[in-house]
Amino acid sequence: MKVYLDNNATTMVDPQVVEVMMPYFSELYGNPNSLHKFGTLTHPALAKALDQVYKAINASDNDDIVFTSCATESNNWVLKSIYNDLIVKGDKNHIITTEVEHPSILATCKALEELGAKITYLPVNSEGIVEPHVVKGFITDKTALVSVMWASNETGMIFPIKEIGEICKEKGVLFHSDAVQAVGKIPVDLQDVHVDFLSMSAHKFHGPKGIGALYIKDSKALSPLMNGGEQMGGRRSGTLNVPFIIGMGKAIELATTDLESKMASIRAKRDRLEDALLELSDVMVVGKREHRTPNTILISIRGVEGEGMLWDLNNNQIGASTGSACASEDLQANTVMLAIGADHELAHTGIRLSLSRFTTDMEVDFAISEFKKAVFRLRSISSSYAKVGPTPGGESKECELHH
Ligand code: C6P
Repeated sequence: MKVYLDNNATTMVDPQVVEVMMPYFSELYGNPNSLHKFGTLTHPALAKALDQVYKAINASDNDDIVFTSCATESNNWVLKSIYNDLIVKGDKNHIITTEVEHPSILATCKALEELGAKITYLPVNSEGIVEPHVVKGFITDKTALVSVMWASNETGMIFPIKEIGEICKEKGVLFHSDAVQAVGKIPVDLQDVHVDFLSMSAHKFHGPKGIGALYIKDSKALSPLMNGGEQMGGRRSGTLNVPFIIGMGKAIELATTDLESKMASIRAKRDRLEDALLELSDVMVVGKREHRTPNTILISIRGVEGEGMLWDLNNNQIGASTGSACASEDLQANTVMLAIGADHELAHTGIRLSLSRFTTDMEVDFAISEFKKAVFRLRSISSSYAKVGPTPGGESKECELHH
């Protein structure tokens, strides 16, 4: 059996998504900007895909949704264009974000900092989220943008986006949320929550890789990142990726239809997996499960290096990760765990397990048994664990880390 538990890194493309994409590779392959029929024949499916995205996040007709190549592009676009529009050309100088954002936010902020922008990286609490009053305390009349993720790719923790959105609205500051790990997993209702810009990515909800979008409330001005032709109303130049846009539309529709029941089913499997792993001694899960997306567990196992654990799991046909896929090659401690207050030793033991609607009960059973075997095996050869042994009581918990 093969078990894929790395759905926060990417997901399998739903076969129904593949099916709607197929004709647009070699039958209806025209450029939508061409005036002939080859081009215009793509228009109905493109319009449908756009509608599917609007509906899934409850965007209004006044809002804009612009397709991009991925969420990394959407995140870069917002940060760099706000920097240009309001800092270089305006009278602001400050952007607020958090210490635990995805590298596409953090590395972009570092680059803007080198250009002279003032960036505040907000600290997180012991569950790994930013509290609204902390955001409020850092907003000044020079703040151009607040950028806070909707849900963490590492821990699954859901941020108080509604409250932060209200604060930004009240203070007249633009608000961006990287909602890559929220869209298709938990309700995202943009009539209920005030967000000016929102990034998403199709491959996190069983759509294809290489297609994402940026939602722009009230179609507000934002200078383009990609200059060129006048595609997408001049907001994002480049020939439209027709099959991928159509795939994204179908994928978001499938993911958000009967979302509550999909969430309940994934949550039941995640909780069963988590309960079984918490039977091990000296393990800890970051964040209370009711505060997390229903599919995610970040578990640390005292005495077991994350990479060793991955190796063992991989040898037994289980795909997991030590955290964000794009930061997993450098054998660093998990930065989110460090931000939460874990010591270096603990931050090296984090394993992220992320399920999807395709994860089966049999796969969960198999993962539980292989995971436990790997922990016993690795602990038996761990010199550090052998020296200290299980901590007295050795109790395991799903908890907050204490600073
Ligand atoms: N996170 C992970 O293993 P792209 O691939 O560019 O569409 O999405 C980037 C991205 C942005 N924000 C968040 C919160 C994300 O989780 C990701 C992708 C993967 O956690 C790959 S690094």
